[in-house]
Parts: sequence; structure tokens; C-alpha cells
Amino acid sequence: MSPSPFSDPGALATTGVIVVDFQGDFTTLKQGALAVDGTDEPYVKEVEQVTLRLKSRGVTLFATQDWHPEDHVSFFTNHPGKQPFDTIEVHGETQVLWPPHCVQESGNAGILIPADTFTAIVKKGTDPRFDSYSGFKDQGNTPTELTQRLRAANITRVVVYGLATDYCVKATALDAAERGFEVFLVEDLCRGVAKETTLDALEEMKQQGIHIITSNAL
Ligand code: VGL
Ligand code: ZN
Repeated sequence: MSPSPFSDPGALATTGVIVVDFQGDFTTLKQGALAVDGTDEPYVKEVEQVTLRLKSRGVTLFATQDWHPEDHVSFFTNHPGKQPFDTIEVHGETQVLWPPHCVQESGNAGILIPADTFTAIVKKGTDPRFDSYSGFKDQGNTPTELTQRLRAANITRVVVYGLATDYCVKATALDAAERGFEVFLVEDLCRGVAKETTLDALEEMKQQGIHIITSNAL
């Protein structure tokens, strides 16, 4: 049995949940533009159920939402001659070129859990010049409001899950740890883009002191 984030008294009040990019475009359920394997109806239902159960216990919930303009740097369509999943250098870093996804106001940019579940939904990736895997900041180091939102809610530890393990979940969990939050990553409520990068991501998170747990510990 993995460690529970809620084992010590008072933990419910100081533990927050971050549901990462749980959006149609990352799921096979919604035939998303960047559908991640294993994101069928049973998976989506399970994530929603666990999330609503946490809500009913009084836990504070946050969501991140990938929210790109049409001319976003991460879309292969904005780079003539490039194919999906090609890589280029952007601002000195490797950028994977994705199919256009989570375009602002498009149906599949919507979060698959009712918005009123969350204390705040933090949008990211809105600057066309920078990608933003992390819910805390973009590649240009511009912060989102997530840190302030967590601190304002007196959160000291976070439970993180969603999509995708090897990109936005990893970046968000690592940034949470770097900012001093105790982090619990719920492995079975996450899905990754690729097997190898997903295994690497879990290893890297573990090395940074993140607790890798399963949902039965919640
Ligand atoms: C993500 C690729 C591009 C994610 C977002 O949510 O993991 N991956 N944009
Ligand atoms: Zn994106």
C-alpha cells in the first residue's frame, strides 16, 4: 500500500489536488487531436469519480488547462515543412511539434469534469511564443497564478494526476516540489504519450522526492 496524503490529522485542509490538462484533445474518448493511449471512457470516468469523491470530502481542487492560440509555437502546422512530433530548437530548447490541440474556445479544449468542481482553473500555454507544460510557469518563465492560488488556500501538499504523465503532469509535479510543496503523484490516474518517456518521468519524479502512489491510497 502506498503512503496516503491524508494519513495525518488536519491533512484534508492543507492538501490540494491539481488535475492536469484533463481535456478532450488528450483523450481517445473525445477522439482528441493529441489523444493519449488508455484515455477511453473507463479511464475518464474513474478520474472524474475519484475527483468528485475528493471534492465531497472537502479537499480543495485545482485544474490546469492547456489553452493555446491558433498561432502557437508548438503546433507543427505553424512550421512549414514540419511533421507532427518533429522537434525544433525554440529559445535554445528542444520543442516537440504537436498536432494543433487545445485551441482556445474549441470544444475539445474543455475540461472533462464540471468546472464548478474546482476552486480555480489555471490556463497555460496562452503565449504564442512559448510552450508551457508546467501549470506553474511557461518556457519563458512567466508564472501562472497557480502558486499564489495554492498559498492563498493554505495548501502545503498537493495530489497531482491527469494528462500526460511524461509532459504536463511531470512538469507540474516537479515545479510543485521545487516550490516546496509535498507532492503525491497518482500513477494510475495518469496516462503518458510514450512508454519510455513515461517510465523516465516516474523515475525523475521519484528522485526529486515525489511520492508515487495509487488511487487506493486516497
Ligand atoms: C501536453 C503536449 C502538448 C500535456 C500539452 O498536457 O501533457 N502535452 N501540450
Ligand atoms: Zn499543449
